[in-house]
Amino acid sequence: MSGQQTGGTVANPVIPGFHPDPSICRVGDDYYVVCSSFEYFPGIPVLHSRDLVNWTQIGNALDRPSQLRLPASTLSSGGLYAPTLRHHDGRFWLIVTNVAEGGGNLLFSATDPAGPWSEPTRAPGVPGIDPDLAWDEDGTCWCTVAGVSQVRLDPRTGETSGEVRRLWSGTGGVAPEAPHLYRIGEYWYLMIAEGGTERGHAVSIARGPSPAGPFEPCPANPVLTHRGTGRAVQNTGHADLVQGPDGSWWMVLLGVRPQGGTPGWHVLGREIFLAPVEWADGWPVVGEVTTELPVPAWPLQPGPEIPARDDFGQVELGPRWISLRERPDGLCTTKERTGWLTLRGRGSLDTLDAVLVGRRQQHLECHVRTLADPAEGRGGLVVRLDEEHHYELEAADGEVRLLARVGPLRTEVARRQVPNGPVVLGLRTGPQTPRDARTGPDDLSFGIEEPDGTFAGLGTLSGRYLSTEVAGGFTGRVIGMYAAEGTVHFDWFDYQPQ
Ligand code: 6LW
Repeated sequence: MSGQQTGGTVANPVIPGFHPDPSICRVGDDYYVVCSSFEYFPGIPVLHSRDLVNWTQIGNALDRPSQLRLPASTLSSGGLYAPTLRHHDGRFWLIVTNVAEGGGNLLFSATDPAGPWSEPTRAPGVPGIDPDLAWDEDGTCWCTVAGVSQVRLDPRTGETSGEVRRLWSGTGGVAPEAPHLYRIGEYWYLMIAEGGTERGHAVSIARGPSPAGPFEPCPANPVLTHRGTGRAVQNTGHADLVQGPDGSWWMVLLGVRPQGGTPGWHVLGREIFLAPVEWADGWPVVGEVTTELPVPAWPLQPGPEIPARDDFGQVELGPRWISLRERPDGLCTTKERTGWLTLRGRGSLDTLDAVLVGRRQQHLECHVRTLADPAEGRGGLVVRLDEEHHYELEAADGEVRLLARVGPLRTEVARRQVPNGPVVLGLRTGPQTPRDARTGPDDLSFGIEEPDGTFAGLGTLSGRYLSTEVAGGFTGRVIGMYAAEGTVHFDWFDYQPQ
């Protein structure tokens, strides 16, 4: 997925684009990461690596409606938060909070992390979000949640037992959360995030003689924060620990890459970075989180190359494709017109009924094209942050319109006549120039492709309005295809990092 090697370095984030709240698990030579997916279906991406640098998405843990119901009332940044992935007694265990109506804490298990994952087991006694799972020597499973508190949990039944105990809430920062508990050497370590998931984000740690404490805080807390610095990677926190193939220690964590002038806007959501960890006096010492890492001491093992263009020739959509809340066959199918993706609209992108199939924007500079046939409907190409922040090229009735929704404002930016029939809709993203204090993070240029392959621009819009600093929330940009009304077919979708 990434892991591009330039000279003596590899690119960090190792998993770019909207992949927040990473949790990592190693089994033998294999590494698996899961992350939050909020209002999107399928939920909880599962990625695999053998070198911690090159990652390939192998599935989504919650990929059946029986596992994940996001009611129509689920707003953007609702839904699935902060999973933990662990391996115990030959099974993978996943625990996650669904903050949507009727949700709660849910447990899943699998023998193969690529799936199938089990049906959900509810754990109503788990007292908060960001649940962690840890097993002690006698096989007791401890579930630790934001706050930070802890309860005993039977992961097979979801039943909790004993009292809910307060453990340790960090150094006084807001939102002590994202706890993970580990047995390393003679201690149990309780690592948490605090300071909130914005610029103040930090990682702190404590240790004790048992998984239930008592916990003694690290004198050097926070062990990681980029608050108050001018570093390229900001908001660093929500971390998990793992050992590299050579036994060295590493942290996976979330960070963002603000772009442009003041105050800086990040447009790809919270991404997954890797940082080296050393140990001193039984405490972790975390290296700076940078956008390039020295090539690791072990061989790199790139995963399969994923083609830039999806021709929709497969009966099932690949795991990178996500939709809003649900994806019933009646609204989204590759079975109706062979080699095409067919979407059936039931409302505009402003509504909670929007029908789309998209992928995470993973590169600050990319070119995206799709061939849309709007003969029986209205739809096209969208860049979406949430219901109130999206730009789209909409094709219908021999016309393509560039539409922008920013907060309460909706406007048609441009329109152009096109011959009836299929049309190639295009988007190019890149840095905004000239640069000064108010320069936005990027520009999004929309256009159509002429029969001779030239790009005919319809308009360029500032990317700042599709940034988290403007829109709010926990997600990142998704680029995809949608239908607002009637039936729209898509022959292919091509995403080229620049
Ligand atoms: C998640 C919390 C956090 O529950 O953001 O950065 C919240 N950390 O741990 C939503 O992703």
